[in-house]
Amino acid sequence: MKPKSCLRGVATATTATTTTAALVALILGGAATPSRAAFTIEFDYSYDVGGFFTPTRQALMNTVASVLQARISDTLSAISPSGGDTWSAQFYSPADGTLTTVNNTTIAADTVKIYVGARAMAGATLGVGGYGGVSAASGSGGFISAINDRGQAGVAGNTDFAPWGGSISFNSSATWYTDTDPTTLENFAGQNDLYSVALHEVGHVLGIGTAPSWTALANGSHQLTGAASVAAYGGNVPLETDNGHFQEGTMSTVPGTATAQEAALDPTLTVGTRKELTDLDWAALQDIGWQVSAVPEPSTYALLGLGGVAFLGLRRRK
Ligand SMILES: [Ca+2]
Ligand SMILES: [Ca+2]
Ligand SMILES: [Zn+2]
Repeated sequence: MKPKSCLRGVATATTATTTTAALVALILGGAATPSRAAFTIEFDYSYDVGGFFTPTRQALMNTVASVLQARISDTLSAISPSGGDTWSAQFYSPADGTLTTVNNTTIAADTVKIYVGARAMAGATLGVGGYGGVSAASGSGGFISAINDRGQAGVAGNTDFAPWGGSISFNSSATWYTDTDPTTLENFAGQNDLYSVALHEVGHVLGIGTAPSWTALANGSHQLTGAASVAAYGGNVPLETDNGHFQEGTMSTVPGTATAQEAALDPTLTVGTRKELTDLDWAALQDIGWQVSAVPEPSTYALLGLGGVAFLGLRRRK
């Protein structure tokens, strides 16, 4: 399995840019699109031993999932252990970072399971995330195949990526901003945006900076050469020297707009600011094998966004 990747917080006194409510509503709203395949990100809090994930924070994670679910449409085989079909999932525990094994967990069709939690981390690290591995598996050919590639033919040749899931841990010692309504951007100076960090770490679980299909697209000059990414960026995309992130400061645009924003999957997040997944982040997901749909029409987005807001309104602060 792949080592985890992390996101560092930076204290640069950058003023938070204003994002229009309409734009963010668009991103949220896509979650309600009814005609899509049911790609689902399922968060498992059983390793959240410290109780970091309050109901409010879990609601925020569901919003983060909805952002990805709105545009990813891969169909993934279920992993359904039973009788002689057995397997062991392996991942870094969110609770303490140790390699952990879970036997015979069931992964539903079209679903990626992510174990999430928090622990005290050194320095400026805000979070770590990566996809999980498999430490043992036996049984029928169909069962083994589902574990290996979830029914995605390109996985074996490193042109696709389809893990069972993975794990994410957040720094419990950091000062967090938990937005009860990510469709609005308010002042949260001095706090780190949980929404932004969660998007970043889910990006790692889905393979950005981590997957074999990502590594296959990195050249010897530490540039990403995937066709969609090159088109979005206007050339080969500079990476950090470990190929684990876009190079610090790599710029792209907020989907559906001309608004410039640093890529979500560069290595840092400035305190007091938010980052959405940019066109480049989405292009990278497409390049490593996810079926990424185009940005929905603005009118559709806005309508659906209203539904998203109403849904969030049911949640209450702790
Ligand atoms: Ca807000
Ligand atoms: Ca795929
Ligand atoms: Zn990272």
